[in-house]
Amino acid sequence: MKQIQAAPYPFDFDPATLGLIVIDMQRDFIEPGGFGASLGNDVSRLGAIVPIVQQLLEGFRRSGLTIIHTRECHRPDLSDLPLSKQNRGAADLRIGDVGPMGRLLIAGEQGAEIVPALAPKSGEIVLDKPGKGAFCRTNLEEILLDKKLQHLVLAGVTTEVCVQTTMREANDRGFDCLVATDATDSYFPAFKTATIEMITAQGGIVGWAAPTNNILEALNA
Ligand code: C5J
Repeated sequence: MKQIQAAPYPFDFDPATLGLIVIDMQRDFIEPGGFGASLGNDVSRLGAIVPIVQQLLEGFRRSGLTIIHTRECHRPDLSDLPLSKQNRGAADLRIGDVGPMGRLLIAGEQGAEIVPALAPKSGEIVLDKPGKGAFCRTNLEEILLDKKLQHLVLAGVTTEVCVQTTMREANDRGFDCLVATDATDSYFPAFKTATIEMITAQGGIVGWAAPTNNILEALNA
């Protein structure tokens, strides 16, 4: 067993059962002209975590561990886009509309791709998901069980939406989850802080939190 120094207490894991899930590091959330920007967000904050997510990915690659990348996106015919999601808010551009990086949040368009610096390598799993949580209408649970994973490190964007939703879904399914605190971010700094506090409160009611350095130290130990 190995141990990551984490909040609210150390995270013990067997390296054979540890995997990394990188949530939605897509151009649509991180670059100007994408879905995140269409909602009025300042996307520059999220781009700042790319080098840290890269370090985390490299650490998992060196250790030969399972890596899963998710992408929030929909089929071109929008058949997996609930009307409630399509109609939500008052954005100028909606999911499926054409923006500077192609149709917003549509599989196959430039905006739906993972930013080049974090591009998945051969053998890594890329999972498209229509919801905020990565378990909603995907086979993620089967993938994790098939690979006999029990311990999950989560990174990506945004902390309080897709990262937190996925972590809660995983926690309820019996996985031990840790969020990499500096490899995730939100358009709203206060929401990131609050999410990490919520996750780790009450003895880790949703899981653990630790910075990337602590995770890499444990992998290298
Ligand atoms: C959002 C996400 N915020 N990946 N998606 O709509 O967090």
